[in-house]
Amino acid sequence: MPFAHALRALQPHPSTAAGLRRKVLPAALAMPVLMAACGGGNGDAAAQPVTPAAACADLPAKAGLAATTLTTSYVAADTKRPGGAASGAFLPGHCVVTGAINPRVGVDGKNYAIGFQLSLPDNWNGRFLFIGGGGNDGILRDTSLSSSISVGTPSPLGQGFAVVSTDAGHSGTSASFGADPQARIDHAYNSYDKTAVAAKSLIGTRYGRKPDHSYFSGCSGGGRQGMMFSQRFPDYFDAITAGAPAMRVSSGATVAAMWNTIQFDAIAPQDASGKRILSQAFSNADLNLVANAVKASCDAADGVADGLVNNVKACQFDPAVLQCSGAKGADCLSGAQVGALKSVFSGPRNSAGKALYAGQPWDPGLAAPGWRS
Ligand SMILES: [Ca+2]
Repeated sequence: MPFAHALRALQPHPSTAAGLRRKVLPAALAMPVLMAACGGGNGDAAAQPVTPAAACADLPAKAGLAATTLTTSYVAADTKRPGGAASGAFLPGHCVVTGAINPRVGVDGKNYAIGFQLSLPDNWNGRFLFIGGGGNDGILRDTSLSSSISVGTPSPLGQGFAVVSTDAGHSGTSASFGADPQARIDHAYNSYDKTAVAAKSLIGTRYGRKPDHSYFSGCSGGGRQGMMFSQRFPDYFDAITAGAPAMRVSSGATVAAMWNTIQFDAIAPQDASGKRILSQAFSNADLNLVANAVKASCDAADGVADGLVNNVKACQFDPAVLQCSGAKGADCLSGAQVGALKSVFSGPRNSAGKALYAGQPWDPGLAAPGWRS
C-alpha cells in the first residue's frame, strides 16, 4: 500500500478513508482528496457514512503494514459472549483484528510469526491498552475480557479501550520455541515492540488519529514485559503496570520460587508416610495473624489506613513480634514459622549469604486465598 505510506508522510496522525468518513472526526472535512484516493476505488462512496462493520472489513486493505497478514471479523453490539468463564456478558460492537507479523520458517523447521489480536470498539474512548502475556506466552489472549487491572469492573474493551495482545512470536505454551534464535528475540522484546507499533498504526487507520493515551498492563511474565517496555521503549506508553514481574526467570524468579518452597517445606507437618504437607506450613489463622500484624505495623504509613500497604519501603515489619514465648498457640507463631517467613520475604541467598533475587514486601495480601498456592 504505497499510498498509505505516502499518507503517513503527509500527516502526523495517520488517517484513511475509514476514519475520515466518520462524521465525528473534524479531519474528515480537511482531506477530501485523500479520502477519495484511499476509498478502495469507490469514490462515490466517499460521501456516505461507513458502518463500523464496513470499516472493519476494509481495514486489512488500508492498513499498509509491511510483512503483516491481517484478517478481521466484526462483532455486533450486544452480542452475547459464547462459552467460558465470562459467558453471558454482552460485548460492545467492535472489530477484531487478527494479525501475523513476519511469518517465517524457523531453524527448527516450524512456522513462526508474531501473532496479535486487536479489538477496536465502535465507541472508542481514545485510549489504547496493551495487555501482557505470561508464562512462555504462545497464546493470543482474548482482548474482549477483563484484564488484571480491571477485575470487578467492565472490561477495558467495554469501557471503550482499543486493546491488543500478542502471542510473543510463537504458538504453543511450551518452551520449544527456544530452539529458534529469532523466536527467542521475539519472545524477549521484539514481538512486543512490533505489536505495539502495529496496533497504534491500525488504530490510526481505523479512527483517523493516534491514541490520546496508551497503557500497558501485565502480571508475572506480563509484568516482566512491562518492565522491558519501560527500558527499551519508554515512550510507547503513558503508564505501565508491571504486576509481580518475573525477572531473570532461569536464574532469578525460578530460584526464588524454589527457595520459598524449600523454606516452607522444611517446617511443614508430615503425613503418615513422612511426606511434608506443604500447604499446612501455615494455617489460615496463622496467615491472618501475620496479615493483621503487617497492617497494624505498616498500613497507615502511606497516609491512609485502608488495609493496603502502599509505602512498602517504610514497612519494617518483623514477624518475630508474633513468636510464641512458649508452645505454639492460636495467637502466635512458632520460631520455625517466624524463621521461614523471614527467609522467604528477604529472598533467596546462596551459601555465602549473597542475595540471588529480590525479596518480597510485607503485604497483608498474604492472607488472601491465592497466596498459598
Ligand atoms: Ca494504607
